[in-house]
Amino acid sequence: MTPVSSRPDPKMSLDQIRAEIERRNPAEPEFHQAAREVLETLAPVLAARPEYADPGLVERLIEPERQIIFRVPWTDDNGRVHVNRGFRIEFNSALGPYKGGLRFHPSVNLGIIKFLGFEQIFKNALTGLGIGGGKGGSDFDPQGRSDAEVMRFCQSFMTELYRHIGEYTDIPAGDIGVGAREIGYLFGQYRRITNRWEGGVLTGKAAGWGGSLIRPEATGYGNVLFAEAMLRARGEELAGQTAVVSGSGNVAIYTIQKLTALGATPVTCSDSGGYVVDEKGIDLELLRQIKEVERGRVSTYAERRGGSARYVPGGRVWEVPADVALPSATQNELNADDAATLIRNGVKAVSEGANMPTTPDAVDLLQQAGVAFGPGKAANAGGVAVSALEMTQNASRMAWKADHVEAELARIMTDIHTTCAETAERYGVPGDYVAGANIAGFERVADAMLAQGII
Ligand code: NDP
Ligand code: 2IT
Repeated sequence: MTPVSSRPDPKMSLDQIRAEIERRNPAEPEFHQAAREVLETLAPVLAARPEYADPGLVERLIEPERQIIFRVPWTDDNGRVHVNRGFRIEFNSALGPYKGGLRFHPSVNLGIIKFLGFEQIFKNALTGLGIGGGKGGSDFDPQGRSDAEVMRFCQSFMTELYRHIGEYTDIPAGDIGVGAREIGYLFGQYRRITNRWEGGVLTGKAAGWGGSLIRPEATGYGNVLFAEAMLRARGEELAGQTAVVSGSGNVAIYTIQKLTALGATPVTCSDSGGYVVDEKGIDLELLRQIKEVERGRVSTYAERRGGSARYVPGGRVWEVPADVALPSATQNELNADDAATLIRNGVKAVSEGANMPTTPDAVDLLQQAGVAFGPGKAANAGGVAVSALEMTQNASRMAWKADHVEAELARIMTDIHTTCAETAERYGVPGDYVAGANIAGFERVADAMLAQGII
């Protein structure tokens, strides 16, 4: 007699898992959104590869291996004590040590760090570089704080975090509100507490003491290369196209730089106060002076630039007509109305520099309209990829030349594009980079998890 399979129907099982995620992780809408988006695309791979349909596999994948939450007390310049909350979510280490950024922003909470950590698992798998997924941060707001206050905060944050990280365990880096200044203070405190010069414990270090050249540029450059690869797959070129970019931080700045270098014209940038449109193309030196040197706002850009630029307070950058859109600020910043506007204005490609900037209904609209859509976990993987190259340099005590790192970055982005496109094709959804990225990332992590047993 043929035994009755105990394996539940994969679709049923995914629906049940989705319900369980919402029940067990209440009040974490961003995590639900990120998990739902991945689960919705996994049905074909679970059906095609029965070994993956083992319910325990997906259930283990959506449960972080470890969740760390801690108190971060610090004293401001006036002697007042503040108490922030610190997080590190060590999500999955099947492919390598936990790897992912730290975000300092007042909106940070457990659900946001979990969504970012979950995305990071698949993104890091796509790089092919042997890094697991994690993310951390705090609801600390660095805006308007002195260097001394930021230093004291970073020292307090690391005074707890240090016991959980290490070059073979968990390697944080930057994200929103965490750049070279914060990485420096965090590294200094780690070194002081542990009495170890352990370069590979943090990435995004300055180039003079263990950082990799091209790491600051890598996320923005990589996203532009991904957008170019999507356009080329449709017989189009990036050169000559007009681009809208949101944000004005690390990712946006180097996105603008690479767009210009490749012959496209980036006409916008933004912050949480509004956006700037500059019909002559964004003047990168002026933007960098205001953002990186003065730590100012984009409204100042329009004041100083003169005639070609206009500041639109509270406006949405997506109303500016363009061929290519590169959201580079934060999650859920491009909604269905914005997608409809972009489509009406003839957008050809949307490539996510930020993590999950496009809402699910906006992604659906763009894909239905035939717009090439590059999901963040593929398109913005250049940053973490060069972080992994920084770890390689630290481990070998070598410092690579900029052109070597940039060539590696270009190769990795091309590989990720090819992997996503081929995987989508293989599972019957050609051109769907969302499904391609999720399935390809999942296959790599799932294979490692299966091989390593039930842990
Ligand atoms: P930065 O802190 O350098 O810049 C963030 C930018 O986004 C600022 O212009 C900021 O404006 C804007 N922004 C942040 N939060 C909000 C918000 N809630 N509403 C509106 N605007 C907002 O961060 P990064 O450039 O490093 O990060 C940008 C995005 O890219 C994030 O989604 C991050 O997760 C993602 N990313 C970053 C990588 C990296 O290597 N740094 C790698 C891969 C992805 P304001 O100053 O007004 O807050
Ligand atoms: O979202 C991301 O990939 C990052 N913030 C970069 C992570 C890293 O470890 O470089």
